[in-house]
Amino acid sequence: MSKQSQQQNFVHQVIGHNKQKHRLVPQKAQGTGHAPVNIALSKYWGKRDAILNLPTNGSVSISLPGLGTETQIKPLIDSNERRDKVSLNGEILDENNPFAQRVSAFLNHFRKDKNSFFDVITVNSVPTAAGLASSASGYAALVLALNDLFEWQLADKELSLLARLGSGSASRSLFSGFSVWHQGQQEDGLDSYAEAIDTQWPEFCVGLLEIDVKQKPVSSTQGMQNTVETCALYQAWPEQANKDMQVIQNAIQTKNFTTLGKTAEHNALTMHATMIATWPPIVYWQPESVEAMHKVWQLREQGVEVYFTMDAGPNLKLLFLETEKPAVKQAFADIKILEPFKQ
Ligand code: 2P0
Repeated sequence: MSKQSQQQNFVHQVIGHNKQKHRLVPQKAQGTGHAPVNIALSKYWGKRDAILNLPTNGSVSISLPGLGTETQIKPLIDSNERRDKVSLNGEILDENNPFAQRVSAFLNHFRKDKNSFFDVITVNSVPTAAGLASSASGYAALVLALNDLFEWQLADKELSLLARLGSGSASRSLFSGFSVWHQGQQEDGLDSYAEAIDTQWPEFCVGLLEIDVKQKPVSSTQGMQNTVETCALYQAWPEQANKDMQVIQNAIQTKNFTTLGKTAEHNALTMHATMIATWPPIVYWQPESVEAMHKVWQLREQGVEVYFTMDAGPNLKLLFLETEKPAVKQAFADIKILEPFKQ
């Protein structure tokens, strides 16, 4: 089966298109969706199935309120061009733009016929592709907008499955607070979705340390594929990542911040070790990233309990509890502090 039809089958199973043909008929003039970015505390790095976007391991994340994507979608009418109109942060993208191409490829699964195109307006409140997971909030918001346009009234599980097909980490961006993306075992991918972890932790803080917000040199999709194919260390990753995921879930439930912080930092560094040991090497870090890591370790030596995590980019995300806020602010003048359970 071709990639297109395998993905199409998956989508039809999730939205129930086979049974009800009207599932791809817009039910209103436009659909809207909003989703937050999320930061993984134990990471997704590597696919066991690149067509259905199935991960080699599960992951756990925290969503950041106030940072995310707002998307509007409507059927494109009276257009001479036989393609979608995709705009990002106020700019209409041309047809060779990789973002527009990826969005259109995803929308191919939702056309009622080959003559139906969409007008998509996307506004990100985070720098696109700067390691702040804008594809995660982007595909989650797009799926919510489609759910609104077609009035599917899908449950969170189905929304998460569809978002996952757009971008793996998007499966976790449908929720506020903590969420867990289950790796799943089935070949059809219907058991690989995220759900919310029902724990409120008002003292929990995330600090964003922007080192460099330029477009990253290697996309996550390409980077993880290269890692899976060329990195000998990667063999150890899925088992370790799944253990970390369990430990972090328990630490969330018992509010054991020390265990959460240590495990999240160790998990991120382990992921980066596999990236560095990939060929060609993937080093997202900048000298300032390493400098900031040393500063975090120094703070810990001084008794300030702060940990970091890093994604596919040079920026650090610091994890700490409210009591450490003054010390963190003092050490990092430009840090942006978010309190995921207070906004
Ligand atoms: C994560 N990252 O768990 C990890 C940590 C980056 C490093 O999920 O190919 O953009 O679209 O499924 O979701 C980034 O990967 O990749 C990511 P695709 P995605 O947050």
